[in-house]
Amino acid sequence: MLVKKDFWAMICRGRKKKIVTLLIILIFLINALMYVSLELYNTVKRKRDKDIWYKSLHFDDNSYVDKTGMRVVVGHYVGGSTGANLTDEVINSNNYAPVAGAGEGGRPVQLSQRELITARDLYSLHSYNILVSDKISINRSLPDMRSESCKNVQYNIENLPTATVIIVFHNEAWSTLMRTVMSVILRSPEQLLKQIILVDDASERKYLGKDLEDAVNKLNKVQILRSTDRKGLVGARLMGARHATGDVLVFLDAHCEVTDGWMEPLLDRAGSDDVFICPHIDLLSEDTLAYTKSIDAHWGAFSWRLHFRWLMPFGEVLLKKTENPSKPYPTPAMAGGLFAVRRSLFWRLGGYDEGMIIWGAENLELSWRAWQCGARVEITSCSRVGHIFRRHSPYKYPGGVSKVLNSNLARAATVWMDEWAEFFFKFNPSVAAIRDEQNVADRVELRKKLQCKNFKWYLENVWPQHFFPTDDRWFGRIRNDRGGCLGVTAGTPGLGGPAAGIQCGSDFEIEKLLLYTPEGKIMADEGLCLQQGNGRALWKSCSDNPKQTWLQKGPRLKTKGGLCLTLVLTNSEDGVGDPLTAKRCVKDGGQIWHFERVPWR
Ligand code: UD2
Ligand code: MN
Repeated sequence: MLVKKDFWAMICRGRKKKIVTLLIILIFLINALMYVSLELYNTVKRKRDKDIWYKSLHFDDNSYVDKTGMRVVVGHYVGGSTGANLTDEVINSNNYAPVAGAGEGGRPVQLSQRELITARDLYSLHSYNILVSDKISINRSLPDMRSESCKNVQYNIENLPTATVIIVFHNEAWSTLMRTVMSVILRSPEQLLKQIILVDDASERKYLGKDLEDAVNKLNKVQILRSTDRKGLVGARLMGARHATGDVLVFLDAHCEVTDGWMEPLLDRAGSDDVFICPHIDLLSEDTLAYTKSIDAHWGAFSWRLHFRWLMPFGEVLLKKTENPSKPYPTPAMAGGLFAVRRSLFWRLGGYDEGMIIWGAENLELSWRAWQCGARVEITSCSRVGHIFRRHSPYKYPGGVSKVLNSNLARAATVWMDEWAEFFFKFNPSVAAIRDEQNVADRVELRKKLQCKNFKWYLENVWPQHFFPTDDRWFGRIRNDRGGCLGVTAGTPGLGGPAAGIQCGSDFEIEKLLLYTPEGKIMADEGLCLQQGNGRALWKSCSDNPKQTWLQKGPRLKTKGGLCLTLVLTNSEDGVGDPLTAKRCVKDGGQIWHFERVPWR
């Protein structure tokens, strides 16, 4: 005590005393300031987490639309594993046990380390996180992703047609299926919802039997139809459609969640009797079931191998869409699972091709048929529905996945694609091999009866930005005089990337071939165009960008600014793997290109 007193007495004299006091005050002030800012930060963070957490979210790894809105797959499957190590008891049990608050507002659900292990073991059952799904209430709340302009549209409900919602499923999880159903019941105007038809496509899971029946019986307007043999989604949807009494058929996959105001824009447009109208599909994360907004301007199309792709529309379509964000806009193709159509139109245009089995290609067939036979396919961004996009298909494909897919693709191409069917078959021998096994006489007859337009008309008018060969587009290989060829390096993502010389390949290697358009665009599959950028040549999504123009001047390819496309030898003798640049034109030095035409049909 004495020591302490002496110490203070020593330093607290005169000027020194003042300085120490000041110092103490300063330290106090700094502390107070830190405390206040921390509190402020926490309040803001809490508020953001509560209200608008999703607006700050970007696309996660599971997104089906990548950062530029380009083509990530809705699934062209390479088969799925069937969860071989799981016991019958596990496979057949329903473990739905909602935890208060979990997933509310469309928020992600995080699991503990231990739960993560179980979730991983169960993953193959559904190809999404079933543990998470079982924790989320089937009545959970969701964010409203509509734009202000959409929220402001007034619909006169009295004048809208009624709807039958058709949900087909095969071995779906209880919680996702019921959440799909409940979201429809909770968020559709009572007077517009005529019925919900669940079509069970020969599911084997016990909980989808009587338990489901009992649950559904407690709900108004919901009924189950059962198919004893596995029909596939086309057969199941047709079964549902035949039992429908609503004016409009609304199809949904069995792992969707619809959001506020989803139904009115669909019915408003479907009422007009010449359109298949799709909602804007948002993302339900396969891992956390978080509801995430997907990119605004996207439309559906397909690659040279007829894989469905989301692309960015450009030019006039994008302009119109931007000017009028609440207006439905046309799309060359629909993803397939989520759409509304007047019942009369659905049947008038021939329902579905019943020869299509299990999964795949029915979405393209329906899109081509709609457009070519006088109707339209559109998307309305005012109707928002979340869907779990999966990387793998969880169920079995009787006969094998490629056989199933190929035969469906062969049917669709044969009936609707004319010369472009030849293009498709030529480069897809495994599909061509089973082409003749398909009996499509009735579908060809339908096309005649409906006096449908041809595929050329479709490409030119519905998808003018397409990247398929045509009579006025050159198709083939572009070879550099140093040996290598111009082409997309395998593994280049949909977004594109730096261009390099590639091995030239043979006439039948579709991935090595290119288009050269009369406007000077060099196009590859997947809608990639060669673009000049900072001295390099890059593969980028085709757009209106003038940097995608390459003019053929003698044996050279020149940008609008007069630079020459150059294969720069750095590592190799022939330029394979070496960079492509846009450089000042010189006499020699990798700037000479030979066009080798390859017949495309
Ligand atoms: C997309 C479509 C899907 C369908 C498919 C192409 C979206 C969001 N989804 O793939 O609807 O058009 O492309 O064929 O646009 N099902 C059966 N029986 C079967 C197989 C599937 O009932 O034999 C059900 C399944 O339970 C699901 C629906 O059909 O409810 C669609 O199947 P998916 O979810 O595996 O297809 P998806 O979303 O990958
Ligand atoms: Mn689906």
